[in-house]
Amino acid sequence: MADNWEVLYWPLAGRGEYVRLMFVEKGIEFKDTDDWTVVREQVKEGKLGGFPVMFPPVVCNGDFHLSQTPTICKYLGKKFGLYPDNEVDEWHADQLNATIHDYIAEGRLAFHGINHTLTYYKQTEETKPYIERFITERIPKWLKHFEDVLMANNGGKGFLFGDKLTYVDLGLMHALRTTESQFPDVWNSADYIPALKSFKDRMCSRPRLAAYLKSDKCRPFEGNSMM
Ligand SMILES: N[C@@H](CCC(=O)N[C@@H](CS)C(=O)NCC(=O)O)C(=O)O
Repeated sequence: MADNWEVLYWPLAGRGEYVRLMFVEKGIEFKDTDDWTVVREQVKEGKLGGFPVMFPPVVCNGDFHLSQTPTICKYLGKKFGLYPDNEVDEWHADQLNATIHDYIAEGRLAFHGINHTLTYYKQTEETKPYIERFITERIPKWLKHFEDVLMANNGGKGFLFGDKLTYVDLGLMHALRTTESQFPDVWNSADYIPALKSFKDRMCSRPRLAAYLKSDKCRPFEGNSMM
């Protein structure tokens, strides 16, 4: 049966963007279902049916539905040939994929430190110290780690694993774009991550990604929580 891909996510960059970029890089068609009401009904109210999913993003292909962003990215990476060539790289990629999503989750939590499900705008005052601590104590640790990982392959001049683009390169690219968008001053003044900055620029200038980032298909950042 022909593939019939659909991504269910809110009309924002957020976690959905990690999934969308997999299709964009490969030039594979997908339906971007980003209507608040539809996503709420299909995902959160369980109308999708089949194996239960809990939160968006969800990728669908016919009756097959899959949630959890790092799991979706690994699944699509394997399916689309964006996957390491050997077992050691495969598991290191898996490790880094999980680390990237830990970073994003920790960042989001800083903006929602009082109540995880309440909008940031109802906890702006209370979360100031959490966000400040995330900026000063945590972001440098995460970024330095990503720089070290990148430098461990080909002196940081290419991809993360071997000579091949993988799903994790796309994930790291988007996590770095998110950091730059949410914390421009932190990003611009981070002089300890030269390879990472070049990597992000290199990735964003890949032809399909560059065209997408300039297009109106590319959803905006939420602007308040690493999303
Ligand atoms: N660990 C999950 C987290 C999913 C998640 O929290 N999704 C958010 C959007 S980024 C959401 O809409 N959550 C709804 C809720 O918490 O009720 C993932 O990586 O996909």
